[in-house]
Amino acid sequence: MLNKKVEKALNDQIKVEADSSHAYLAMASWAEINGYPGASAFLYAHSDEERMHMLKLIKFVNDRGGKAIIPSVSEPGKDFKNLKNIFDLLLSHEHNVTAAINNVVDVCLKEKDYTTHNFMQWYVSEQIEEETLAHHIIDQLNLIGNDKGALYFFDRDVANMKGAAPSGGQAK
Ligand code: OFO
Repeated sequence: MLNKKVEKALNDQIKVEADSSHAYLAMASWAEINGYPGASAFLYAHSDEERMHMLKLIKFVNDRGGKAIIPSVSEPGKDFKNLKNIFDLLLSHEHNVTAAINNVVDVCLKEKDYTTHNFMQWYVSEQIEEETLAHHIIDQLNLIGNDKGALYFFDRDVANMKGAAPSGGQAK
């Protein structure tokens, strides 16, 4: 049986992943109607990955004899200024997610639940990849500035970055 404190921490993380998926869905939709099909594809894929992260947690909790709680999701942002604003928000969101994951790991250690601790290492690695990718994208957007031509090529290329991005697909 899952330790109750660990179960609570995992259920809290399920909501964090659900909120992440929703937040990126809102960004994808904004990009779609504002002329950035590449960024939109990237963000839709990222939203799907976050949903897979949530599902992976749900299955783990239930498989270990706990009860996964399917959460209501928080309303995501909807007014974005530009792509740079979106990726800044994405990185800041990922920093919060990393802190939340570290908290789950901390609870596992305190409760001496080494099985869940081991399971959570996948999320720890995933966060490193996601933060690195977001930093890389923001660096590119900083270089581009207001150059519309460069932004066009960025949008075209970012669509393919999802392959190199977070390996959420492997959670499927
Ligand atoms: Fe779930 O990987 Fe980032 O948020």
